[in-house]
This record gives sequence, C-alpha cells and structure tokens, in this order.
Amino acid sequence: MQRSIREALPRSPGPSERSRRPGRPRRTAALAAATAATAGLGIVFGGPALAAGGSAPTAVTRAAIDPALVAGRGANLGVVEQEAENAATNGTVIGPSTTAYTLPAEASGRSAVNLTPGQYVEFTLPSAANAITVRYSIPDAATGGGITAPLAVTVNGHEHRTMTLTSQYAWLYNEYPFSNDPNAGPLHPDWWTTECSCVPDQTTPTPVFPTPFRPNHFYDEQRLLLGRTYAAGSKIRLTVPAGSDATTTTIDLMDSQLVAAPKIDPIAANVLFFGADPTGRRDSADAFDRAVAFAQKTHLKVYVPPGTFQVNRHIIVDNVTIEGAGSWYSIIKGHQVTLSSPAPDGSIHAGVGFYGKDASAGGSHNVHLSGFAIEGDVRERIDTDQVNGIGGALSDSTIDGLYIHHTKVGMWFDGPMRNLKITNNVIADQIADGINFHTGVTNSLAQNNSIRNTGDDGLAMWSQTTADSNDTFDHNTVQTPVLANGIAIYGGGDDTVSNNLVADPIREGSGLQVGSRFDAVPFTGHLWITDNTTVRAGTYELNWNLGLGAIWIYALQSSITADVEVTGDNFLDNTYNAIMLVADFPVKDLYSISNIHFSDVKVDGTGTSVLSARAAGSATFQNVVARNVGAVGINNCGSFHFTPAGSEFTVTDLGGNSGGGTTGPWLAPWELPNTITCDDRPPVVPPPPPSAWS
Ligand SMILES: [Ca+2]
Repeated sequence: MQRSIREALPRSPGPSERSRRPGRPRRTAALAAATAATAGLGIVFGGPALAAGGSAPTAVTRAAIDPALVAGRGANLGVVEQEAENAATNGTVIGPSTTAYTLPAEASGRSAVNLTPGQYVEFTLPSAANAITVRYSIPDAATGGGITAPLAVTVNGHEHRTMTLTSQYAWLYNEYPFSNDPNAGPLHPDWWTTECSCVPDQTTPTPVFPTPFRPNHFYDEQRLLLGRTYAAGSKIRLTVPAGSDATTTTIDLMDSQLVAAPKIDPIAANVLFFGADPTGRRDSADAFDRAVAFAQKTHLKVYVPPGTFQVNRHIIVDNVTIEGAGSWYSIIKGHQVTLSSPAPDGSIHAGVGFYGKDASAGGSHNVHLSGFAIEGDVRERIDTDQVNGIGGALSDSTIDGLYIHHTKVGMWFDGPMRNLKITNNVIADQIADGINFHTGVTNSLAQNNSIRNTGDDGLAMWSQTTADSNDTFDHNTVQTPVLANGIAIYGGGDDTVSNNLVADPIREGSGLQVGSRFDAVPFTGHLWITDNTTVRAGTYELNWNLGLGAIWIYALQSSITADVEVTGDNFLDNTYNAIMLVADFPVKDLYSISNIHFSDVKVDGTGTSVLSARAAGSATFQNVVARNVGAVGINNCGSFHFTPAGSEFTVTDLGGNSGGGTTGPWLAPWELPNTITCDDRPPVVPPPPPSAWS
C-alpha cells in the first residue's frame, strides 16, 4: 500500500508548486455628441419593450445550478445566467465532463454546445434585458496566436448584429508558465511528468507527448449592448454564419441584464478636457495623468465619460477618485507594449492598469475607482510583468463596479496596506489570478464580485513573508478557474471567507483551499469559512493522481494549528471528496493539521468520500449531514504509518452527523476515533444532481 501511495505523489517540484511571483502579476454638447458617436451605443431610453415571445424562458441558473440551491450566496450583480446546454439548439451538447484539458471541463456546469457554421443556440429571456455577455470558445490558429470569427446575434428574428469572437486571449499550452505554441513538447523535460510517470530527459527512449500538449484556457467572453430593452420572453439567437473560419464555435452560456443609463458627472475633471480621445485612436495616458494631477490639486473627481480610451501603461493613482459612466460605457483599453529594456521592477511589457504607489514608497491612500472597464491585452503568462488591471498598494481606498478583462491578474495588491474595499466588480478571462491580497494586506474586503475564467486562483490571500489579517472575502461568485483554486487562503490570521459561491475548479486546485505553502507565514488566530457553497469541486489532482476535496486543507511548509472553523458550508456535487486534509508526503512526519472544526455542513453528492484525511492531526464534526456518498464516508490514511494504534488522524464526533451512501452512514461509530480506512483510489460513483434538502 505504501508503495502505491508513494507512486501517487509527485517526485519533484511540479506545476502545483510552480514558483509564484508577484503578479505584478468642449463641454456638454460636445461631450454628448462624442459619447453617442464614439461609443456607438444607440441606447433608446424609454422605448417600448417588444412583446413577449410566448414560450417558457430558458432555465435560469447560478453557476449552472438551480438558484434555489444557492440562495443568499455568491454575488448578486443583476445578471441572469442561462447555460447554453439548457437552451434551444440544433448544435451538439458536449459534456458533462471534468477531465482537464477538454472543452467540457472548462465550461460552466461542465457542459456547453458545439456549433458548426449555420447552427445556432437560442435563449428565451426570463426578464427584460438590454445587454448580454456570451461565454464561448473558438479554435486556435494552427501555430497558435488565435483567430477571429463572427457570431450573428438576432433578437426575435430581427435586429441582426455580429459579434467578432476571438481566441487570441485563449488557448494556453504546456507546463507552467505555459506557452502559446500548440506544437511544442514539454517545456520542462527535467520535471516529473504525470503523463509518462517519468522525468522525460532521464528516460530512454525519450517519451513523446502528443501535441497540443496540455491545452487549456479555452474560453473567452464578450459583452454586447443590444441598443434597446427587450422584454421577458424575447428570443436571443446566436448563429454561426456560414463561412466562419471557426470550424467549431462552442457556446457555454449567456448572461443577460438591464444596464443602467450612463452616469454623467458634470462637476469633475473630465478626461476629455485634458486631451483624452474617446475614439480610442490616440493614446490617452498622458491626458489621464493630467486629469489626475488637476483633480488632486482641486479636490475634484476625475470623470471618464462614455468612450474607449487607449492607455498602454499604468496610471499611478494616489488620493484621487476616478469615476466612469459605468463599466459598459467607459472603456479604458490597452495594447501590450514590449519594453526596449526591462523596467526596474523586472517587467518586460507594459500594459493598461491603475496602480497605487509601491508599499516601499509608502503606498497610496484615499483612492476611489468606480464605473469603468479595463480591457487589457495580455496573452501570455510572464510573472515578472506588471500587467495587472489594478496593482500596487492602496490603503483606505475603494474599488467598485469595474469590469476587468484580459489583464494578467484582475487586482493584485502588494502590501503592507490596509482598509481596501473591493465591491461589485466583474473580472473575467485573466491569465493568472482574479484578486490577490499579497503580503500584509489587512482589514480589507472583497464583496459581491464575480470572477470567471482565471488562469490561477480566483480569490487569494497570500501571506508571503507578512500576514494578511482581518480580511474578508464575502458574497463573491468564482467560476471555472482553469488552474488552482476558486478561493485560496495561504497563511495569515483572523480572516473570513463567507457566503461565497465557487463552481467548477478544473485542475491543481479545488473550491476552497487553506494552504501552508508558497512561503506563506503560518496560520494564526482563527480562519472562519462560513456559509459558502461549492459545486462540482473536489477535483482530480493530476500530479498526485488522486481526488481532492471541495475544501482542501494542505500542510506543505508548516503545520496548520490555527482555529479553522468551517461552518454552514454546502459542498455540492463533489467530483471526488467533499473535504480533504493532506500533508505533502515528504513532510508528512513534520507537519500536521489539527484544530479544524466542521459544523452545520451539508454534503450532497461525493464521487468518493466525505472526508479524506492524509495527514496526522484531528478534526471535529457537528451536524455534518451527507447524502449520495460514493465511497466510505471517512477515508482515513493518517500519516501512513498504519500502526496498531490506528491512524495518526483523529475524528471527533460532536453529534448530529448523519446521512451517507451505499456503504452506510458517512460517520459510523466503527470509524471512530481513528480507524484506518485508507484507500488511495476508491471507485468513483458519479452523484446525482444536487437537490433541495427537505
Ligand atoms: Ca455551460
């Protein structure tokens, strides 16, 4: 058994221990004319809505699950989600499948619809809408770099528009830090490689890997203002035109919403007054700097009217408010620029971003950003590049209602810094993380944000060298991180993760992670993980060849002994386990996990166990109710010594634990307190879809 367990664990630093670097990651009339003309909005205010189509709306979901099952959790941004696989189509439904490196696995709900030219998918609106967001995938170019292809949008058979889809920001390949080359062999032949269970350059004959090697990050999304409001019952049809260069167009989902009219602020330092070009043709970075400097002197806000503004570098913000007309109207868009020589911070590219001053220079304070979009142009992962949407250190500041797209990391903060509030933002299609509180970020909040398709953790607190403390991630929705975790807490103290909805993590991570890794300071004080819901997490870990848990508590660089309270959480449709506690095998006798407390938890559907314990330590359980459990309720391996004294991991039953599956109650007396029930790879029993608890 021990031999097989050793084989299941990675030999050498693999991608899951990839090096993580800082993701640094003319007035009213003219204004109105400029904004209407250049933004191409064509909004009709107060126009009549079309008559209802007369058929039932396409099923409305949240993270591809019945909204009733996740009520009160996740973000509420007035967006209605409808999955393509639930819509009318003459295309082909793909999935569901959780197999990494495939199109279904990265789709919301692990399912989508493939269209060939001429085919369509049609959504019937459940409520009035004037804007849609389409999440899709189209193929890469044969040698990488992406293609563009059209998608026709009609409403009730009229109002023909064409979206230009792109795969220029999708399709990464290979091992960390990934590549845009679909034809390359492994980037790291000196790494232990799971596909061959070998180190390729130490193996004879040298193994050959099929290309594309590890394709991922397939999807992208695009927003469209419909120009008027359409009533509930209207049918929005997405059709691939004949002759599209995309052999297959995959539609994952459509979001619809009612976008408010542009916000106008006449008493402000309007960037147009300072020379900004709302057509996006001329570079507006210097104009933004002038507006910011003027606003700082006069204590006015900076106002960004509707339009597209080209900015290809950082705008440094300190003691200033920058307010747009709304994230659908005020678009700040950059090209990636290759620097002639590296910047002092190591960047070799510049890109659009709003940055606080570096913490070593005191950071920035009193910065308030709201109501605009940041559209980046990042197509590859270079961890020394500072090409994030928001960066630097921002204390006593707020970030509200932004849309951040195609940057490396949506918001990456390097502390120490304090008292930042991040609310009501949408972050999509990132090369790396969604939001990262890195190094000494304290008393800060990320609330009611939507994060989708990140290339690394959706939301992270990373206490590298200095603790993040008294921070909260609350009421956020995180969907389809293609690598790593939905929400990850790496060290720190007295932090809270509450009321979030996390769905569809894909590989080398899971829904919620508590990890002593990446040189984080150890956990101290408490960590409250309260009233969150995960769905379709508990992912397969490729390097370990093991199923994870929807919540994954991982001791790698220190023991986890802080008071971790997991209360009121629901773990739904777990591909493998609901809960995994694991010390990495080489440190299993050095580090343990204890003082972990689960209460009032619901587990609906596990492919394998409720609890997989692969560490020394202990946990308590109270009112943990499970059903549709696919394997033995507790898979207890402890630290793998298998002595007559039983497992090194102790389970304490505090009462009220009930339910189970085909093997009996999940927490049965015979398993207590530390019966060895270790089974590396129990057969996976796919659970039925989650349903209401009566
Ligand atoms: Ca879908």
